[in-house]
Amino acid sequence: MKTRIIVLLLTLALLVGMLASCSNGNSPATTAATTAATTAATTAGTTAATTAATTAVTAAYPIVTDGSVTLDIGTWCHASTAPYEDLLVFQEYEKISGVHVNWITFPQSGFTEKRNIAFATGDLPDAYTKASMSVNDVMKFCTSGAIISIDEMMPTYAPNLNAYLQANPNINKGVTMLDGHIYGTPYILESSAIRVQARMFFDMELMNTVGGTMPSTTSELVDYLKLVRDQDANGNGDPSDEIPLVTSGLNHIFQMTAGSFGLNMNGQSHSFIDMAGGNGFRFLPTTDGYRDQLAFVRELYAEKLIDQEVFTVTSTDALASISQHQAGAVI
Ligand SMILES: [Ca+2]
Repeated sequence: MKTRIIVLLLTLALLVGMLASCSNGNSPATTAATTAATTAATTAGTTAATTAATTAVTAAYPIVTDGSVTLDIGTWCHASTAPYEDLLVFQEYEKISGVHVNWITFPQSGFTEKRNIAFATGDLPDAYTKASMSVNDVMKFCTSGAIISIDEMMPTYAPNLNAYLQANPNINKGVTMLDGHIYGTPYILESSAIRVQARMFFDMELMNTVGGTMPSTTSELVDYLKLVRDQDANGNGDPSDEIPLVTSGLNHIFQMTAGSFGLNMNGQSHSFIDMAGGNGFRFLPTTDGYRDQLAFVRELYAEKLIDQEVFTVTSTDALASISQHQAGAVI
């Protein structure tokens, strides 16, 4: 039992540090949403755990100083993301904590199946992050003993997260499971800017080539996309191989432009409901703004400003368009 707890504490200290670094400077009152059990510790016994049990471990950084602790953490990785071990943020946290993480990553498609097989066979990493666990999953896995609760250890080993949850009782409720325990560290969105789930990026080199300027309205965006559509923007002699706006799904366009039409004013954790205007809940598909947004997206498609294969294109296809300077903008 001792080794299990130590594995968990190391994981928590590392990840709470990440959380704190992301959430400074914003009012708790603006918190949009939380997702329970984003990171959950498992009871897997590993060589690292055995090592940790005999190593001096503290709740402050560095957690260990002799490089003797390695944690296996399972997660999924998007095709556009570099291997986790190559990401600066994780390299820096390894320096700060002294803990090495062995990332066990799978493609997003099929990840849930891999995760379920791991739980079924007991061949588990020390922890999961971004594990797509629903409340039902967490309750099932904690009932079987595969996931252990962390709430009793948080005051000592995750003091920042513990203080935050005490100061924000609604979020505390959101991450507390039906049995009264907490099984994972939450993913908290505080800034209004990052409540927009889909973000648009522009190929500035291509924008300069077509004489465009950074759009600030939806109509200016349409004007810019038409410039890309009508010119040999990438200068390869073919005026028709540009895709003005590349995305791997219409839903990304709806998410990106929701604010322009006064929709999703409390964030996008729920796609079809917000509380704008102080009149309680709105069901967005019944609003004028939603109808205007439908007309806008239809215009993009009808004017060939988005990929005509948008319903089947993959994120890998989208990445290829960007790398070949065929895309005026990408979501
Ligand atoms: Ca071209």
